[in-house]
Amino acid sequence: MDDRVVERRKLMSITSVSTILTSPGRNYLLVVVKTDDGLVGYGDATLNGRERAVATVVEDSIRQLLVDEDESRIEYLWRKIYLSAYWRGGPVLMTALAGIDMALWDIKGKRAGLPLYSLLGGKARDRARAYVHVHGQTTSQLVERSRAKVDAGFEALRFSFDSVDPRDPSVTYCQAHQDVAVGRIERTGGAARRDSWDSDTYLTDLPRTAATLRDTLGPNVALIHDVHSRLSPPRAVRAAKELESTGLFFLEDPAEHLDLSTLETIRAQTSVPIAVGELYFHGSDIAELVRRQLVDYVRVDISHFGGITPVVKLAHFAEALGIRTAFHGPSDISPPAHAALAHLAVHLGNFGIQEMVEDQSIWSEVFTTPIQLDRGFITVGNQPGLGVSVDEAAARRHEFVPASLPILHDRMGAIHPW
Ligand code: CS2
Ligand code: MG
Repeated sequence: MDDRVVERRKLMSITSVSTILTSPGRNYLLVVVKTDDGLVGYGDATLNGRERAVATVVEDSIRQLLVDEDESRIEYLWRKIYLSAYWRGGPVLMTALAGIDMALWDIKGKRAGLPLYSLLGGKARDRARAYVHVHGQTTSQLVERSRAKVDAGFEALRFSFDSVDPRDPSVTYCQAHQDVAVGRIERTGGAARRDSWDSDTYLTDLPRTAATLRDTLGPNVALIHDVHSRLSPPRAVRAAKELESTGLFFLEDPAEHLDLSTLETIRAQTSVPIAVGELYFHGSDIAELVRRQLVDYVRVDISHFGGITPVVKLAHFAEALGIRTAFHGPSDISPPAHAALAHLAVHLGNFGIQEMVEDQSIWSEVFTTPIQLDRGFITVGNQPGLGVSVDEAAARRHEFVPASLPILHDRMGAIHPW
């Protein structure tokens, strides 16, 4: 190598890897990677309720694997972090790895002066369809709010029940915890207890609520329901069958994500499109679900599946089998993740739909993003890398506050899976 090449390589090394925990409207963990010529990459490493565990892994174990390495070798560095530990993966490590991966792609884009979608091969579409959550404390509130969103231009809506009250069927708490998503974190220091899960009430309520929504909103709104794997196998099959006439865009997590045989039964008995994926961490674990075409939409979480690198590989694998993407995009992951998803949404050939946070004031005091959400469609700007800027001083002012998802109980006081 002549001296110029040596000099150039030296300029491209990683000098620091750190984390920022911030809470502008809810808790987020950012990974910050810096190079010796002053580039800064940001990645999201937020694992809802376990943020500090991820920060510790990044600071104590991963940092030393990266300092002095060539930042351009994402594939090599990803494998170095993943394969160098004998005990691989799991939510904490894969979230940490995702944060690093996103930050490295951010740097790669900034070095090239190109947005992520362009690095990956350019735009397949100008704008990408998004869906947002709608929730209400009663069915009529849910319907009213859905109507308002459709009137505001949204074409795709998702509803979900996080608790039901068997004593009063008119009361259905539809994803009430998502109030957290519009800026009111449950700052209890611990998890709130909910005592009202009842699968039979849910099963009775669900087709009725879905039918009411369909009647009110008309045939052209893409309706999505998230079962959140809260049903036993036979009940999951029954729910899917009863929802068939509603014409859902997709039914999400009707069964446990690892229960491929129930998913197979649902597919054999109904034509409801199925979406699964947010609880997978590894390509090797989700491969069988995709290979057997048990889903129509694959929806891994970019922040828990190891970042952009493995998500792109999974999307290409799914494309070969006629499966589209509907990646997990909840309010509990931060703007670098949402920006990466927006870049993938305009780039991927087999993009299906993208879950999106409607009220972005939840993070706007800290983050500026390249994402525009206009009447249910996402467009993404041409800033280099992920295109997210971070006001680090503001991030530090919004201190982390311990918070968790509610803990769901059934009517006998036993824990029910969230
Ligand atoms: C959900 C999430 O967005 C979704 O599809 O399943 O709301 C999920 O409950 C949260 O990400 C949990 O932290
Ligand atoms: Mg879900």
